[in-house]
Amino acid sequence: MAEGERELVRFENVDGIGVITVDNPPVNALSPGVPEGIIAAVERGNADPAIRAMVLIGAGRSFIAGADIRQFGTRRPVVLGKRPHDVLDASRKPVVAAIHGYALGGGLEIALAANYRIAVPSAKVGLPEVLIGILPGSGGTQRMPRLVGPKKALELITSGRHVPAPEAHQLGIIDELLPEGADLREAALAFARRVADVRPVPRIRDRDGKLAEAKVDPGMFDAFRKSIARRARNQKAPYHCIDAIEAACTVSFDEGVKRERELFDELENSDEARALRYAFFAEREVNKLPDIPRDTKLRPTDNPAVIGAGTMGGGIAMSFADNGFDVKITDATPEALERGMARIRANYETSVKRGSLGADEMEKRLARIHPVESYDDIADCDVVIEAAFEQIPIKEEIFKKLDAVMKPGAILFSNTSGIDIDIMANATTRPQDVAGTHFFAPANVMKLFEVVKGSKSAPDVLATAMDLGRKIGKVSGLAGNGDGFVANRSRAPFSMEMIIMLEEGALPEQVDKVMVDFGYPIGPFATSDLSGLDIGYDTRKRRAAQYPNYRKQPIADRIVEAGRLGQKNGKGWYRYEPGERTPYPDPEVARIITQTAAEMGVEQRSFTDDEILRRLLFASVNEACRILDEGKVWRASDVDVMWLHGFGFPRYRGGLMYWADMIGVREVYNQIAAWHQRYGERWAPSPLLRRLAEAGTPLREAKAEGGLR
Ligand code: T1G
Repeated sequence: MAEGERELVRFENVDGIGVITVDNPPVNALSPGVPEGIIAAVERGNADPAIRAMVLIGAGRSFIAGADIRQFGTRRPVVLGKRPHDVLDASRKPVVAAIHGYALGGGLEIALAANYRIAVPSAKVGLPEVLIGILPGSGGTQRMPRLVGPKKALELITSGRHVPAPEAHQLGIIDELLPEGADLREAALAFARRVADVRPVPRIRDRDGKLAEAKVDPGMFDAFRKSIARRARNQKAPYHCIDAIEAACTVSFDEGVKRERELFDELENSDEARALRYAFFAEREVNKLPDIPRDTKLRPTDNPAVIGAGTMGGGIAMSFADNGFDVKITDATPEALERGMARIRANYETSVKRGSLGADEMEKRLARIHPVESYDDIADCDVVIEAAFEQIPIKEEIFKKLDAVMKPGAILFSNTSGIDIDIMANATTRPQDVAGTHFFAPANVMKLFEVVKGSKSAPDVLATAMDLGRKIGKVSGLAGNGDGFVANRSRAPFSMEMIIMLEEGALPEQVDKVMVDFGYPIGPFATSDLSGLDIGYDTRKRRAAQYPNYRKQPIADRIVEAGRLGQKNGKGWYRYEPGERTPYPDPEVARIITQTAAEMGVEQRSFTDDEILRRLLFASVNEACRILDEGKVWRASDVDVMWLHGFGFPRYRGGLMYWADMIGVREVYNQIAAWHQRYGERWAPSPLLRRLAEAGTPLREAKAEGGLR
């Protein structure tokens, strides 16, 4: 080994037990050299008469987190002959996989090919390959059904979920669950000594008993295919996973492994797998703030408070409680606070009724939310999130009061969805401690946590905000200050364009169908009905007063003026049966659209689905380029992460900018330039878009030259 080069896989003889340690920080991925090291170590242990049994363990914070995803889609050396799970399968001496941190993907597959598995309670195991558009390609689809039965294997492999060690132990994936605080290495050595002489060594591949489930219920595979149809729409990987598991139940183990490999090879370079790998790494990039050191000391955030117990404030408090925080919440009046607490309880009860939350867990979370009546009760809090009405005077008054009460160093965040953060900051004597933390409705569900940089926000405050978002289960993205910040600002042209297409002859149900077929969970008009049309109406009135050349939306206004507020009163862009949420097209809406368009004198036309899709998304691509050009977001891939987690953009299409690249930056630019000629100023191409098109630079690689401003 060259001087200073680290040994990726170490072997040491500890009183006759061969300890094989994988050491490839940060997550012990199976990067080149690691599989080879494991193979050599297992063969060495088998060849050495002094070795009675072996332990396979990870150095650092984890077992093995799986194949090195960065290697996929590259021209990596084809693995000839042996792979770790083959050599483990052939081992004559018992191998004990000792798991802490994560055993995921190829890492868990290696553990399954070992003879025994032990784990500490905090460990998590899983086969998450489907989440990056592939399937377990190292025997996982053949061993897991033999271990837990095909039915459970279908759920685990098509969901890709992480299974906490206690549950994995109950399922039989883990043979021994260690007590809290146990020393994993010592426990593994003791376990290996206990089983050293067991012959034949137990191998999962030899256990066919649980596969009998599929003989009793051969229809389980087609039934499962039907059950995932909605969430697996337009995707291949989930169905390939089912095919591989079905093969485990119908052909020999070795045949099944071969079938698994064929199915894997069909997926590795699929559009879906490439897009999902892009999304995976984009979600890691978004945490990196180029102008703030990664080791910046964070401020404490252990005891948060929320100002405002309305829909958003309540959802924010739930986000904290859901992630183990005790959180205080207050509102302007005891009645408002009481209403807020009742709404929080009702939200949790809905989850309990749906079966997604246990009743005792609900009580635990409710107990973490502490209503308080006075600002004095939150004076010692480390962080406060203001979620009051979107009116500047109200926010200014709240921040003045917070400034007077909160301890020095406390961080003051606003959940505003678009008001200039500096207005709140300048209402205090500590503008450096103020930033935006914009949640997306419903705040306890949507993952996007948009951190907004005020002109005076201190670097450690921004770093703490980004970290806090992750701590409450969100995906944090940093935005510069400005109207609509990044996510909503990039979405605004989409919302404008969908209304304008109604003026030209499209119908809500046609637009929604296009977007649902594209992969959105529900269409944009149905989504508006969900959040309520009166909110948009008020915003349009405010904008029209603020910006003289603001383009009015008469159709949208007429719908609201006709008393159609959305699901909340049974009619909006669609009509709804009492107590139902299913949107039904309403001739009354079509009449309002046609009549208003006629009064506006707009020439009517028909639309292809592709034109509807491009009119909506290209409008946002253009705005995203403007945002990047102004330095209000670091990367185009950050915009993609915001669209995935703020607007439900289909993940298997990578994100807004990634999807546009699949069409090509030049074609996107040419189409926008053509619409600029046809429709006027709102389609003026962003200068950055033009520069990218001229240079042939992919949109997803665009960055804010000169940093975040
Ligand atoms: N390959 C390459 N890099 C990886 C990686 C991986 N599998 N996992 C993490 N990283 C990088 C990540 O990009 C980041 O880099 C750093 O490690 C810390 O990650 C044959 C084919 C394990 C739960 O899908 O889910 O096995 O930004 O910030 O929050 O059947 O990483 O610091 O430069 O996410 O503590 C299956 C993917 C692969 C697991 C840890 N395995 N990883 O989360 O840290 S396919 C996975 C994760 C496979 C086999 C198939 C998470 C984590 P940087 P992080 P974390």
